[in-house]
Amino acid sequence: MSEENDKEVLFEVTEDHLDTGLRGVPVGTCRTSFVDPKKGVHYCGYPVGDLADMDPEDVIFLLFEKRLPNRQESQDFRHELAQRAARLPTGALRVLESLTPSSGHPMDWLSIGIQALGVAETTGDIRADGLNLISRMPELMATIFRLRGGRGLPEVASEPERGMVENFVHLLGMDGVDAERMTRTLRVFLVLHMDHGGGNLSTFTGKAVASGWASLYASISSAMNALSGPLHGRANQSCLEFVQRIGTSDEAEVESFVRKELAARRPIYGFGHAVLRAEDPRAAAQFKLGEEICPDDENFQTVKTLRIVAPRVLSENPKISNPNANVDIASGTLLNAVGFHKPDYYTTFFGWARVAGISAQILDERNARGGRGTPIYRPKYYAADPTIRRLE
Ligand code: NMX
Ligand code: MLT
Repeated sequence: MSEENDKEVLFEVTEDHLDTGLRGVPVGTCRTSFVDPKKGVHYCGYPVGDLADMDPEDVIFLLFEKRLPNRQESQDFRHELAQRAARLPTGALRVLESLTPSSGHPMDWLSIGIQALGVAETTGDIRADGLNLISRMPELMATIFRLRGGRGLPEVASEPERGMVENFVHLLGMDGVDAERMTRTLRVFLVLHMDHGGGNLSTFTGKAVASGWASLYASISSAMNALSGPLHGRANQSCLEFVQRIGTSDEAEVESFVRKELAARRPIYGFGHAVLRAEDPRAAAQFKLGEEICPDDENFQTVKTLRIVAPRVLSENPKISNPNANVDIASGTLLNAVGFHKPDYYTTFFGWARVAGISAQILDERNARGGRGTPIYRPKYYAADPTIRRLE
């Protein structure tokens, strides 16, 4: 083997790897985050649990710049986001008004809203488009809530200088909620969900679409569609729905429920993972937050029991690589406890968070190879019937 071909063999692909959803097959490098199977995700080297209480804006800066900002940079970055938000083109989201409020899933609205923002303004500069989109997410999210809201949430003027989450909560104008508790929960939620390595389905989809030089908006909208599936982001909705169906924290009853779900061949949402092989630290961080904001909440009691019972039951099936809790186990319970009572909105919060990580990763891929960008994605497929044709 010549010296230049003498490269480390990272992974040997055999026929057993075909048709497994690329599980474990190395594809590239990721600068924003890395997922350790036991210790969970690290953003630019920081374990995510250590970042949970930070300003979401600072964590976005980290994902883009690969270092945390100093105080001045933090202020400047928040100001930059606020200015970008304030320049949202008038009427950009009006297309959402033409949708029937009760129709479609909120994730469809999110995807349409992102495309609409791109229609209103795409600069072609990935950094600028990414930061514009991130800065305008609070208004898009609030618009979806308001238009679908039924009970008629008021139209409130955006005040982006408040901060992203603070502005979103302000824009909701919801009566009877504890805005401080809601803000605290959403800030932690956003930080924990921003990024999860390069290969998760939504990020991979967004980067694949972007590799063909589609716009940032088209790429992120595609990513949101990928996130909308119940095995991926929508597991947070499904998880609270079944926690509410369980309706008890009695261990024996919870166990019987889990067994019945498995017998009916339904997934136990909030458990299992393609990469993690221990309980997700993002789950642990949310249980900690739950003890702070809603320790006596009934659903919280149920998920605490599930956290113990489900891994025990799932471990009985040797096919399941990771029986432990994932990021979705408690997030719906917390969102419900602070005033978001409709589970079908929960994945939009996941999407809002992930817009940051995916945009940063798309930017990194566009800057790769000295600015030429990562080549267009094109993995190989073998002919299903080798007598017809062996190779593509
Ligand atoms: N409940 C029931 N069956 C499961 C579960 C679970 N929680 N986890 C894995 N399995 C099954 C899985 O469906 C597969 O069955 P089959 O061979 O018939 O296809 C088998 O066990 C082996 O799967 P794994 O290799 O352990 O996991 P895989 O990487 O294929 O899938 C998930 C990972 C996350 C899709 C899977 O664990 C799952 O469906 N979990 C429940 C849904 C969920 O919580 N998803 C959220 C993941 C995180 N996120 O937000 O994206
Ligand atoms: C996650 O946040 O857990 C995901 O996006 C799923 C994954 O990493 O495969």
